[in-house]
Amino acid sequence: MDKINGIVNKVIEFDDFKDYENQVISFTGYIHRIREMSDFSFVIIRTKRDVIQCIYSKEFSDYTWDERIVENTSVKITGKVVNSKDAQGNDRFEVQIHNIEVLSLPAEQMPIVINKKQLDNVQLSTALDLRPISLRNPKERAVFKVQEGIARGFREFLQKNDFTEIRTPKIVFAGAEGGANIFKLDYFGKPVYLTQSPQFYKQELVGVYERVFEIAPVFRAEHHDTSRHLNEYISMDFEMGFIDSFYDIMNMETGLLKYIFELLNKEYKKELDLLKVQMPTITEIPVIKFMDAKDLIVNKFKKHITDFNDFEPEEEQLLGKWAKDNYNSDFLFVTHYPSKKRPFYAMDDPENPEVTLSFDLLFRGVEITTGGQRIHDYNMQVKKMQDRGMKVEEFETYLMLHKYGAPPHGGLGLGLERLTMNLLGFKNVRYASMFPRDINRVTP
Ligand code: AMO
Repeated sequence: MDKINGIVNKVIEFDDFKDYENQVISFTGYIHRIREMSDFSFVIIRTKRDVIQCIYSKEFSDYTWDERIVENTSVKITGKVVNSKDAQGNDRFEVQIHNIEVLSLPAEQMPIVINKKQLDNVQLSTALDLRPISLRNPKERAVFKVQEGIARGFREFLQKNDFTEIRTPKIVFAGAEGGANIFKLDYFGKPVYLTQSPQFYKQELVGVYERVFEIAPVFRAEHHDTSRHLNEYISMDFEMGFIDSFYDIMNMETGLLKYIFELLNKEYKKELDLLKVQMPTITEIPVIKFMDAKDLIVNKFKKHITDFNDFEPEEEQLLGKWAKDNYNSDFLFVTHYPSKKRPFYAMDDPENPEVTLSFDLLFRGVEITTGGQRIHDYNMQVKKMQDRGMKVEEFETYLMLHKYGAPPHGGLGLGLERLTMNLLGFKNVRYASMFPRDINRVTP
């Protein structure tokens, strides 16, 4: 009888080629491109993270070319790894082909060209329609490799800082963030919602694990077609108990971002280079109060303000530029947002209850995070809900946190696509969403 022992052979990656110089190896991938020269051919193989130059020539073996091979054929290449130094004398490895085993043939050729450095002349909507294949383009797939690195950095940093990873329901009994942008569902005859954020659950779990985090989809019924809103996005949330003030949250986020960028620089360099990313460096992040920021917008930038409780996108951009010009920082914390515009769980400033102990983080002039201290006192929370006309009895399970004792606590939500978009310099958040959901799109 066959038995399975769980031992999996390591696949040889391009980065390992230096250890196999002048040795014959086998590896698998796709035929990415074939370039025929006069007496040999370049056969470029696309592996899961690289494109590898292989050379087919009668000089290297007596293998005869299989005429069925076309672009996007899955193959197993066997060949000798050789070092062909580049013009600067840097190591550059290629493979002299000894054999190509055809593993699978495509039924048709693709409707778009994916084997150039980037998708040339392909509109965003076409690239999105064809996501399963447009992502095979090296630059397109690099975006989501970087995104993987961001989420990985978020998880690693928080784990190192004693946070517990949680998984909270996405079908919920009430919205946490208020407003009309909530999807309603029929749940066996009962009205329920798609979660706008894990807010209630992460707070409840502070009462259990003290420090918690989650990386998961959330849903917003945004009715407008904007360049920075999705109807489903990945929210990276954390929540921590026993804080001294909401500045603890901002400090944790600053450390977190430093960690993420260090990890990207270290382990995602090839993608950053391919995408020509300008990596931010963080030493300290400047902080400005909301009212002072509004003041700057009126008095320094001479802009007419229409909304006194929140920023217009253009105002955020001006603030981003101001932080860059004055502090050489790509980031800016804005604190003490007006209570009116913050959800019911936000803690008001005891010194001025018109504003909250909360913050947003702007990255290159776009909001990527909201966070702050939460109300932990039961009576204070109930009163704020009543003042807002909420039905307190509907939030009984959430309020168990407060009723049975909650420590001073706070946290934040960081939009993964927003961070990716601004890091990579995209003007539209859809470029940073693998399978975006917007008002006009639910496929693929
Ligand atoms: P907020 O609603 O501000 O706060 O969301 C937090 C962060 O999520 C991102 N974001 C979005 N990204 C893409 N499309 C959208 N429609 C969208 N909406 C929001 C932004 C934003 O900064 N519970 C609080 C967080 C907290 O206080 O812990 C919340 O969800 O990057």
